[in-house]
Amino acid sequence: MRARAWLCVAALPVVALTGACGGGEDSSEPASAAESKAAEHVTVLKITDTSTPGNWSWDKKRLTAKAGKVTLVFHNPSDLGHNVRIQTGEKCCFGRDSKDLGGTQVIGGLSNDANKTARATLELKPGRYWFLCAIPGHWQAGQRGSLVVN
Ligand SMILES: [Cu+2]
Repeated sequence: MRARAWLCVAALPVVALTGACGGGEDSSEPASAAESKAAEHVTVLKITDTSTPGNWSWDKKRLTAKAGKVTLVFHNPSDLGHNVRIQTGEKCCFGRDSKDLGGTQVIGGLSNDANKTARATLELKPGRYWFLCAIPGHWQAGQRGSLVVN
């Protein structure tokens, strides 16, 4: 027990100092050495399209992330193309003060069946954001949600 703890400190000094070596921090995070060594925190947000005819939706309405790198993993098994974009602004979406900060390309649909998952990594500061499908009509129909970065 004691030897193992010592080894842990020796192998991963940065991680040990932040308290993650004992595995008691966030149990939802994978604790592999490669990922723990990264100085910057990366939040992975998974969003899946759950649309049915006449009802366009995602499996998430609210997301939270830690400030820093935020990776969107968007899965779209539907017959229609969609994307996930991150916007700023008082209200969702495309308001006067809205700004597109990035996101995935359009994926899915019948035309490109092989490409059903897209990823995008953004650098986000603490604040409130929106995630939405930027295709006209889609975010109005329900493909949108709020993202809080702490
Ligand atoms: Cu869409």
